Amino acid sequence: MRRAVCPGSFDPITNGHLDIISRASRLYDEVYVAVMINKSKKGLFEVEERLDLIRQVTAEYGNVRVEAFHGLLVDFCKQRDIPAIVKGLRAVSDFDYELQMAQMNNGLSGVETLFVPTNPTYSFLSSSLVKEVATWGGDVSHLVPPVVLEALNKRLRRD
Ligand code: COD
Repeated sequence: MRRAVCPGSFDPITNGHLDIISRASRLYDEVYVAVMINKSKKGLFEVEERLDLIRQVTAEYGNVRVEAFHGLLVDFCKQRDIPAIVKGLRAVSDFDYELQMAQMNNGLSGVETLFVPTNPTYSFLSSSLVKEVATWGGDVSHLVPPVVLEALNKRLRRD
């Protein structure tokens, strides 16, 4: 079985993340979405809330599993026999750090990283920008799935 992982913070999942996950789900038999827990970074959404939102919006793909993990991504991969990490690349600015992580992960365990170019519609999109725009009342309805929009509005108390 060909397996891959799409890792991230997903605070919250956006249409940019979803585009990469859906494309990975067409290339691999089984795709793990790994919500990597960073205890030093307080998110807008709790990890359980992020998992729940991701599960709702990826349910239609059928071959996507969603899990949280605290530790190194390479250990997540090793424990599940996953040989490939799939990442989206938005712009040249993403490349330096992504290359460093890819090389470090490969050096640590031999896991490969495959980069998928972002859909141009989402090349500017990040969870941080979505949160910032939504916090100030901007319209993000075209940038996140409807359940995420609802959750954002609830969290920011504007529904
Ligand atoms: N278009 C395309 N792809 C996108 C878009 C978009 N608009 N937005 C996000 N993505 C993709 C990118 O591939 C991005 O890397 C990924 O989604 C996740 O994005 P975020 O913002 O949710 O998550 P990050 O960038 O905070 O995630 C960083 C990780 C959690 C993946 C990284 O820190 C990690 O692997 N941590 C685990 C600990 C570890 O192993 N550290 C050593 C690393 S060498």
